[in-house]
Amino acid sequence: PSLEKDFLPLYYGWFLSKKSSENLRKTGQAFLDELGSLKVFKKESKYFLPAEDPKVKLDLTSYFAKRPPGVLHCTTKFTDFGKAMGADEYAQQEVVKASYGKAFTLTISALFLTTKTAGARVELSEQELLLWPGDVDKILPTDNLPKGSRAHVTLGCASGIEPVQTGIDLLEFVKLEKAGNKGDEIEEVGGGKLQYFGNGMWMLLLSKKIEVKAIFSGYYG
Ligand code: ACK
Repeated sequence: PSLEKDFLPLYYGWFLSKKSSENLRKTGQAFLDELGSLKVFKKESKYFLPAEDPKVKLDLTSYFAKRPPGVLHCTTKFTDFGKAMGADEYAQQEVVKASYGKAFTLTISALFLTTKTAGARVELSEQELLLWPGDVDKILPTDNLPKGSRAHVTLGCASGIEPVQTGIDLLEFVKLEKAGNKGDEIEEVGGGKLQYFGNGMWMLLLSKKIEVKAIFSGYYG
């Protein structure tokens, strides 16, 4: 036993390489540009516009102005420097310690957007799922969704919205999917099939999944 006590990070996750971050940001930007220019989106843009002034021009890039600084990441466990529920249990797992500083390839299967957040959906491999906490794939305590449902990369947040919202928004999509709602298949666009779930919830299923390089590590702020 050592004299030092482990000091836990703000959160654990996979941190994309600089190049993968830049590429994913670009892909996200292209998605915003294309979606914003589509007739079907414009017809439904009221969800993104102020009720008192619904005629203003919507620019999705400035709408999602809060973008993560530095390289993009996929959070596994928010440990809040050890104060979060289950933080120590997570940090003490052998697989977490053994994977710390190791390289992984994450698969991005979709891009999504709501009135609050824009993000990329991450499809985790069996090996990556070993690093996924058991308690984060639910909004309500009664939710029972597949492990890893929440896995995402936050690309942007609307004004006044915190990044934690992106994972919650993705869980809403997964809950709708689970309830049998496949979303209206709107059309084939540049990158894949565009689905609309109502209430300003859009998802682009990528016809060609994106692989990104990432290091599993902790963020101390
Ligand atoms: O975009 P994210 O996944 O959402 O990455 C950031 C990161 O931790 C630093 O804020 C995520 N985060 C913040 N609070 C929580 C929370 N309570 N549960 C899960 N993830 C969180 C946030």
